[in-house]
Amino acid sequence: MNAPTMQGLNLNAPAYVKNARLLAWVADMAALCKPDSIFWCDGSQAEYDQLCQQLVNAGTFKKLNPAKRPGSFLACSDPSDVARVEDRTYICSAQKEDAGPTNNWMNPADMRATLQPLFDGCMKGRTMYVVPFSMGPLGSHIAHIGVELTDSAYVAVNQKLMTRMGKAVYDVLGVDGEFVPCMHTVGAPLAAGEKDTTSWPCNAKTKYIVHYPETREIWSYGSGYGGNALLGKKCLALRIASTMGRNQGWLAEHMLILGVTSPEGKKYHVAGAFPSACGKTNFSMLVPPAGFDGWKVTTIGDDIAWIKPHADGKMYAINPEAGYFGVAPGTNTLTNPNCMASLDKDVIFTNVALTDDGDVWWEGMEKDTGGVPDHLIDWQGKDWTPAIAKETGAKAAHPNARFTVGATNNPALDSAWDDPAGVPIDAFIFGGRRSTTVPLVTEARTWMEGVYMAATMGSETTAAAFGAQGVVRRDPFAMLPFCGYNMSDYFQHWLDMEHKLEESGHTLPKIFCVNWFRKDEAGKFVWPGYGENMRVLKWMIDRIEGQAQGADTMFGVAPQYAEITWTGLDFNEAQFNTVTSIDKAAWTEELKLHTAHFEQLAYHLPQGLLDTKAAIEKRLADM
Ligand code: SAT
Ligand code: MN
Repeated sequence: MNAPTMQGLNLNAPAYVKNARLLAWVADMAALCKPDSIFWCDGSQAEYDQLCQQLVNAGTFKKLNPAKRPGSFLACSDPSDVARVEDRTYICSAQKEDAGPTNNWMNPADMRATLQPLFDGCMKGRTMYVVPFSMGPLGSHIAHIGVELTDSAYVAVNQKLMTRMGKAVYDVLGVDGEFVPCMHTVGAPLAAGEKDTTSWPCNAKTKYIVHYPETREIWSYGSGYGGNALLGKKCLALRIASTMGRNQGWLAEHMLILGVTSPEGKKYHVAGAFPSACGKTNFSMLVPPAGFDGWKVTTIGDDIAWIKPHADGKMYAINPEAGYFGVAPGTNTLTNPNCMASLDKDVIFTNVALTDDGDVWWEGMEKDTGGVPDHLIDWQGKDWTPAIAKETGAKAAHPNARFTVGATNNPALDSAWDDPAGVPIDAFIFGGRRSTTVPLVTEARTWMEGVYMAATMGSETTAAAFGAQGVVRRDPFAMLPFCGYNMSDYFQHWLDMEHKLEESGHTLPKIFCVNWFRKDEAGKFVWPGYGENMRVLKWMIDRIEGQAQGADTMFGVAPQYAEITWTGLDFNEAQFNTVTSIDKAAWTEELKLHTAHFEQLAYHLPQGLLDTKAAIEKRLADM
């Protein structure tokens, strides 16, 4: 025993936990939250199995048919707790300006005073799990450690799949190593002797997702779902890490990372930013289509990239995560065969439907199975039949239903995915979901133009966050809900990177802007997307190699029809024009929106972005 007893509660820390600050913090938090007991997670398989069984006993998990889906479980959340809550998410920097106009802000003292009574006794009747995790390969110079205290066993087992979680973290942490303290509670304390009346305890009335960037702390109250509760993900790896990156000269980005190898064996690495639920997982596991024999795409990460400039003049990226928390609906063997293969075993599903033979189902799977099942139990535990769906519009799976699965399940996993050195990035891709205006792909002529493209990205909103769907909002760098500081300072940080890298005299990664989602007049997607995106990726590589000339447009360099490899796809020049054309009237309106966006971000907005806008406006007027 190496820590004192707190208010009658024995800390019971294992002897291998030697970090003084950690022990003191756990003691303080136990005194505040007043759990019945403390459980120190070691990350072992036996522990995972034990906690999963405990979740089955509590009714939170349903064990799926082991003949169909070995080692897998289904959890269904409270209907009030199904996505990130952006309006309850706060960046509590000392100065309001440092959170910027795109974040909710409260001064740290007021927020602490608000949270104190909520956390006081919040874990009564429950266990406090101590979950140590590394974001990034253990011991990598790009990695960071977090420790989450949570009263949710669901969170603990998800963290085992999503992060490098367990005992080995304490070796890296040592006696005085740094970690980000992550406090989490579902906000549903139980009175003495009281039992849960729900299998998904949460607080339907009160939720807070709070970040203190200066002291690097995370406090999350009231939700058990996704990014609200798995605090290593958006909270640590993006909001807190983006502020660390700003101070330390690196980048924490909402980006997938993939490797692409040519038939000649030359390998490239691409990092791509897309908003939540816009196909990052699909793109990162892309299967090259017909006509691309010998090409291979491999996954390093599907959601988050930490990127550091290196002394050799290149930018190296790691995936801080160790698993995927991906959107299930729409996923099938046609849209993402590698993902479907990843989901064969050892998966935690949340808010999908249950089949009569104990397997899972979601909208989009009918394309695999050749039809919709006659009967399901939907994500809310109700009977679901095609007739009911037709009558009520009820979805079998929630549109933001998710799977949690370890990266090692992915047949397309890159051999360097766990390399502590990271992989060198050759290109950045920025893409929103836009049914009009933004062309299929253009390449920025300069770093500044690329930052402009990313800074003005717009996207139609998706089910990944609570709120209206399909509305266009500006989502700079796909970081709108994830940037832990003032957005305009973040733009400046990106601009500064150019000079940092130039000093070491190397070629900067190219920057491309893409849009897979343009629709025709009938409202149908024109670009086939998914594996066919390889055709765009190949053009990017040709640009890197200086083998495609492209054509200058007012918004970067676009491919000419003949520069895309069309083998195996019937896509004529007229269709190509539908996805690449630049509509002068639409762009005139678009640029007005850029103006409004920049007005909102006026504080510290880099002048270079305004100059770039003026240049674009001039080119548009000349069209
Ligand atoms: O719920 S998460 O934030 O983890 C998923 C997402 O929005 O991308
Ligand atoms: Mn994401």
